[in-house]
Amino acid sequence: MTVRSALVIVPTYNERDNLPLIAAGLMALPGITMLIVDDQSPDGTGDVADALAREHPQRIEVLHRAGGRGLGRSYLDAMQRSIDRPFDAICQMDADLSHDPRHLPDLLAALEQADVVIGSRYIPGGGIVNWPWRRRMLSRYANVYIRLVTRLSARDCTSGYRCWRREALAKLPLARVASEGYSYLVELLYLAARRGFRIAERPITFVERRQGESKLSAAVLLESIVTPWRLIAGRAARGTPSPPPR
Ligand SMILES: Nc1nc2c(ncn2[C@@H]2O[C@H](COP(=O)(O)OP(=O)(O)OP(=O)(O)O)[C@@H](O)[C@H]2O)c(=O)[nH]1
Ligand SMILES: [Mg+2]
Repeated sequence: MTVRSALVIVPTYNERDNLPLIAAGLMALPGITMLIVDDQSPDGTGDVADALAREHPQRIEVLHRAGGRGLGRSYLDAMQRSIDRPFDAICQMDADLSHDPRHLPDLLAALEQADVVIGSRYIPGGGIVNWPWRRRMLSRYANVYIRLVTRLSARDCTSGYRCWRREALAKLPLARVASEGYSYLVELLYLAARRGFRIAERPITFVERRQGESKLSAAVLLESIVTPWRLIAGRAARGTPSPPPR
């Protein structure tokens, strides 16, 4: 399958300065529609998003979420609404310029041989710019921990830069995903692996944000520690072996 069209979901919380830059990067690429998912950012990111959508009426859309904020919930809301739309691929990336839109064509090309492609920091050619060593260690150990507990074989299970074949994503039980924060990244990948999806990785250079603030909270970190165990416990409780590859 050649990917001709992709919907790129970009969650935002207080990213008013970054959003126009990431939008410009995405609009420079053919076949891309951008869906901004804003959680009522106090800094007015939602208004910036609406202005961008007026500027690019066919190509930028905005989902203003109400109720509880959360990265995982934002992605899942957006995915559930988009799953039946006529796009070949559904992608996800951060708004803070850590994920360079220029990697997107390479990720989309790799979808020809895969159901999901991860923009990976931890394969040859990938890397991280401007992270202090403590943050590097946290991310590295998180991946070792997740891989050990869940048996996922991807090197970068926590990357938020991903492309899915829409038809593959549609087969996942999105309504049942329980993670609220970053853990949803691990949870979705785990569900994909259990269904025998082909998971590929392509190298990206991740650049630490220059503007705005990180939203990594203690509650979200705690959820990331518990989630791998919840996932394997869920499998044990259901007593079902991994389904055969499609
Ligand atoms: N809609 C929505 N977006 C969020 C929420 N929390 C974070 N985001 C967005 O999700 C993306 C990743 O969040 P970041 O704060 O950059 O998290 P991070 O990349 O782990 O941390 P940094 O290294 O500090 O950038 C960014 O585009 C955020 O604006 C949320 O609760 N709701
Ligand atoms: Mg970030």
